[in-house]
Amino acid sequence: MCLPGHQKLTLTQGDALIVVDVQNDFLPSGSLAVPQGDEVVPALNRYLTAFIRRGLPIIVTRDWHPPNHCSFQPYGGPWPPHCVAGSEGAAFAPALELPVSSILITLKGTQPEQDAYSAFDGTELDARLRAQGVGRLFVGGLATDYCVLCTVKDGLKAGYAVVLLQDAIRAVNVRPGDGERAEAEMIRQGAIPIRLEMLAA
Ligand code: VGL
Ligand code: ZN
Repeated sequence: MCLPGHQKLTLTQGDALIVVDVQNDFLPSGSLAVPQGDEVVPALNRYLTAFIRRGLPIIVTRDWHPPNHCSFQPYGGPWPPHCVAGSEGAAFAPALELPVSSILITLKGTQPEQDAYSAFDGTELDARLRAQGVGRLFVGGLATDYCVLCTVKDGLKAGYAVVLLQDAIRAVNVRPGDGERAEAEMIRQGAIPIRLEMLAA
């Protein structure tokens, strides 16, 4: 599906916002810095405002690893240690304006021997969304080519309509172009890309 440029997208009952892993370690000064990762914060704050104003559910996820997690380089993984449970690096970006009513999903990668990029992987997210009558997910956050990609793909697989917040995602880009390829893949699988100006007031 493709939205004509002039057509606005209206938020309605059944929509939910998913804010993926906007944590200190993924910001430019963090241990697994996502280039321009901080730029998602002001963009997400504006989406948050739109969802809060309509009383729609907001889900926030956190990468939350034990200190000896298998994805960390000292333990044979691909990444520098990051988002260790309870650490400053695992805390939300301070400038992110989360409402107290946010639904917190903090179960990603909590087992030493297992990684999980998708917010659906090993969590109660699907059940909680269904219980609230959610049918359409608006997904933004970090990083485009890992947790956003896997969350969007799993959301589509689980039968949700998925809207990709193109101005509120940034990529790690381990290989140049990873972020662009991830965006193309999400759109190919059915995600609808939007930018803030495409939301109806
Ligand atoms: C992520 C790499 C490692 C992410 C998490 O949140 O996208 N990326 N752990
Ligand atoms: Zn991680």
